[in-house]
Amino acid sequence: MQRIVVLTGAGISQESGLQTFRGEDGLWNHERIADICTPEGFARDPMRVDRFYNGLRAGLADVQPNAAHRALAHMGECAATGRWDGEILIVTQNIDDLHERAGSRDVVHMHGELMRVRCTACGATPSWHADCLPQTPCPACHRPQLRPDIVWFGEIPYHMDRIAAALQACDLFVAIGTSGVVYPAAGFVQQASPHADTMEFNLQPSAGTDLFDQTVLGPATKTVSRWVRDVTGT
Ligand code: BJW
Repeated sequence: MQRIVVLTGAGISQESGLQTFRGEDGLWNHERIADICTPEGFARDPMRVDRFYNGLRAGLADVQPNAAHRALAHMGECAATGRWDGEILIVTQNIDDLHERAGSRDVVHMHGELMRVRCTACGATPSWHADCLPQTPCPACHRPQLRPDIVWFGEIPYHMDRIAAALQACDLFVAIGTSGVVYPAAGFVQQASPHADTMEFNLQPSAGTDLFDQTVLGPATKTVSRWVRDVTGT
């Protein structure tokens, strides 16, 4: 039985038409990180931050999962049905829902989800498909204290205990479409490498490329699909 942990980043959704963060036409070329992606930025100007995420949420309706998302979902399906003697856990830094729409179950969203909001008064995290504004009441406690359910800089990513246990138990760690500059995700390869094989898939070597046993360069739709076929034999 092969146990695989796959970490995905913005690059896996790029061929679906979503912008990455740090590429030439990346999201951060147009917005200052400190204004949008920190709790302090939200405290200063919640309307600006809400509008930014409302735009991203609305944009999700126009994009579809691509062959790389579908290949990983196929791998999960092969594991679930016994066609492949393995296990795959997808840990994503992405806030989009393309893994789920491709058919993957139990995706770990370590940086939160665009399709949820969080009430800072009662802690509810309802799923959310419409716009959210500073005056929008929480559906659970009715207080207007909703924020995007997204992990900003300086906040602790979600599900860290589960991720650490999976990294500890895996035989293969795979990073797909991530620049390797944002921690703690950038450090996962070092957590896995003492006992597991490690591979990265990217258009270009990531910041941590030397830490991986193998780097596969090319668009994820091609490279990941080929790898899944090789591993599962289907
Ligand atoms: C393709 C492709 C194709 C393109 N095919 N590939 C100094 C040193 C070390 C750490 C720190 C430090 N100062 C502060 C920190 C910590 C900080 C951090 O890491 N900062 C660095 C920037 C220095 N981290 C944090 O604050 C985190 N929290 C934390 O550390 O808490 C402490 C703690 C942790 C654990 C336990 C206990 C305590 C929180 C980080 C939150 C990140 N949030 C964001 C925003 C959310 C969404 C949003 O607002 O829209 O998450 S930032 C942004 O970066 C987003 C992403 O998930 C994340 C990673 O980006 P990603 O996915 O790698 O995208 P890109 O654009 O960078 O790269 C895309 C890649 O794809 C490229 O390589 C392309 O080549 C490739 N690609 N097309 C294949 N078709």
